[in-house]
Amino acid sequence: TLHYITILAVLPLMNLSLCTLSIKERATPDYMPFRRVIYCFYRLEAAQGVQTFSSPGYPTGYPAKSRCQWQIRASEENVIVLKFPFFHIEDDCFDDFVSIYDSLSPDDSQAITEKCGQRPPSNPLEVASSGNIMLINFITDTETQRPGFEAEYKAIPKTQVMRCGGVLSDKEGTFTSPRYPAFYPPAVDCKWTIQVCNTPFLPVKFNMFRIKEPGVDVRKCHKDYVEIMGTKYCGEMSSLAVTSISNSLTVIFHSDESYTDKGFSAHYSAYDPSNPCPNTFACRSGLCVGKELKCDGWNDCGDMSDETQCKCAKDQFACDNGLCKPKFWECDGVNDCGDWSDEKQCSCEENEWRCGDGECLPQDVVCDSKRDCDDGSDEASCKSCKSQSCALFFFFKCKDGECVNKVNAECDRVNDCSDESDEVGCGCGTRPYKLNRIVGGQNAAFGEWPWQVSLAYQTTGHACGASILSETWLLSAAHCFATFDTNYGVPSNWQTYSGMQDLYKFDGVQQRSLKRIITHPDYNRMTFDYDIALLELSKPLEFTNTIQPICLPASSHVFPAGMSCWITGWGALREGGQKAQILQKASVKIINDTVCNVVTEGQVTSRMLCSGFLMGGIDACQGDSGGPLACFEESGKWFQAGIVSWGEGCARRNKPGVYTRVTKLRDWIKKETGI
Ligand code: 4AZ
Repeated sequence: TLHYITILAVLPLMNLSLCTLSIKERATPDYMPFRRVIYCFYRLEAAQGVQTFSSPGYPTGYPAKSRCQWQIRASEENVIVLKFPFFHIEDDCFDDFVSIYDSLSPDDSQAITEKCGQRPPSNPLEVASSGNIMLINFITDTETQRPGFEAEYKAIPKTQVMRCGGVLSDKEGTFTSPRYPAFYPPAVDCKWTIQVCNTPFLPVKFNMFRIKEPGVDVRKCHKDYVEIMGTKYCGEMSSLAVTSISNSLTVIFHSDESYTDKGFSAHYSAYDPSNPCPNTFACRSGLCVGKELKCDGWNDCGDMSDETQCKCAKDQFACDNGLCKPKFWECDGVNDCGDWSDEKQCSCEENEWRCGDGECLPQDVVCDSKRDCDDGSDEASCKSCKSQSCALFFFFKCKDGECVNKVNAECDRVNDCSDESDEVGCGCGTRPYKLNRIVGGQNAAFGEWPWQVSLAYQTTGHACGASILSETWLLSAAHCFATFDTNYGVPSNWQTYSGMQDLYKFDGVQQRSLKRIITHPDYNRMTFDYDIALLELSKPLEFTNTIQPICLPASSHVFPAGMSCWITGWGALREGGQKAQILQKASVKIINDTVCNVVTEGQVTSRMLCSGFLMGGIDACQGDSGGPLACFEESGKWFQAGIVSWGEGCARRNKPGVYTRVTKLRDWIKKETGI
């Protein structure tokens, strides 16, 4: 069943000029029999004056399942400039996106950019073509009502857009990529020669540097780049500074035919020995750092000289050693000052009890068989006692219904339940293999993390991590499977590798295909809430010294803030970087929930927990998802506290990793697997 609704004239192949539009509507019988896809197509001619177009239904809201195209042409000596004064579509580019091409066909090798989400009017998206043609595609999938976009386009002389580079001889100056802060055009080359008299050094600082392109290794920068003194720079950098030890310097900028970005803005200033850091702070080491970085709690100079002799601000904690740290780091279980002073004064009044989240309550709340602290810590450390009531959250519930008031009673090698059910199913969490990136981690030894699994998608190889729960069940993250592309949810498209250390070595490795993928029914693709999946193997694993299950914590299990746990995976070794070949491990600390909520700006739910370091530097990254956050209990076993889920970038300051909280979903795991 195919029918067309034609609005205005049709047929894109006819040589039609301004604003010719055809909308086709047709059924898509493959996966949504009753959903129609709306197609629209426009041909526009750019002139010197600004003209506009907008997404269908703007500003009320664009329809789901639409495929719209705008082809823009200009006369030969011109290029096309396109600006979006208003842009608000779905946040997830998997669902809805705008892609812009430096050609008339949607050819990836000539893509200028692809965008989704919302942009503030202060930072509108603005791009330029390298020639006299441009194509805009708008693809939508979701039903969510978003206004769409408004676009302005015009033709400008090619010579004006491509103008860049030159000789700079003033004592100081600023230069930028072409059309900055708009996106630079594709296929442009610029060269700046800075030559200043009477200066021994010539420092150049990039205040903004964004030359990001999909599929580019920032160590190679084989596509768009800035080149200074023989080194190519690309990607996104918050602080790039280069100093020439002469009075001249050449800066080259190159953009290829595909994908452009905001580019850069750079400032140079001739070196004055009497004022080596004009308008910045002079570190003892000779480095200049932004004045605002002085006394901010971070060692920006590298020698701590920006963090000494500080008068702490109101929102800062004064460490005993003279450092200032953000106040919300106080009493979070992490030694931020370096001398523990931020963790020392954490007690309450003498007759009070301090809950794990810092709240002070009267002492008699402790072990009164009532949960007074939000985290249950007032009852968690009580002596083991058998209780008649099972109302308490942290009580371990035995199989026969008896409750044990003991923290983390399960699998601790002590029989606490009279039916001994707390020690049943505990053949987990041990590392029998006797041995003689994660960002900021180290290579793991063979057999060191026997529950770690690599999940490989079709022919593209390792995509996510998982952990072994039993011979037939693995635990992973829902977002590895529930994506825009339904193929990721098909079990036969995946292979699992257990007992692996090196992604290219298969000795001792057991490969299994998947029989079933169960993602949590409440998994939310926007918020990553309930990011958990259970994978049933098509054939049981045979446990060996290097293939073992990890223990699942009871829903009452407490992993206190400050506890050190381990993350493992073959994910990217740094943000935007390549995945690891050898399994990486890193130790991270459980972060207090209040702090977690502050640093994620309220984006965590009770199904999530934060772990890592607010200082940054050590974290899970892309490709580690689905892997375990494993914690060693003194009783001698490893328990899985979390599943690698999300985070803002990787290993950034104040942006710890966010994990699915396994205890919260323990009952769901039991319901689905019987484990
Ligand atoms: C990811 O993209 C991802 N830094 C996983 C973990 C983190 C960030 C991203 C945490 O799979």
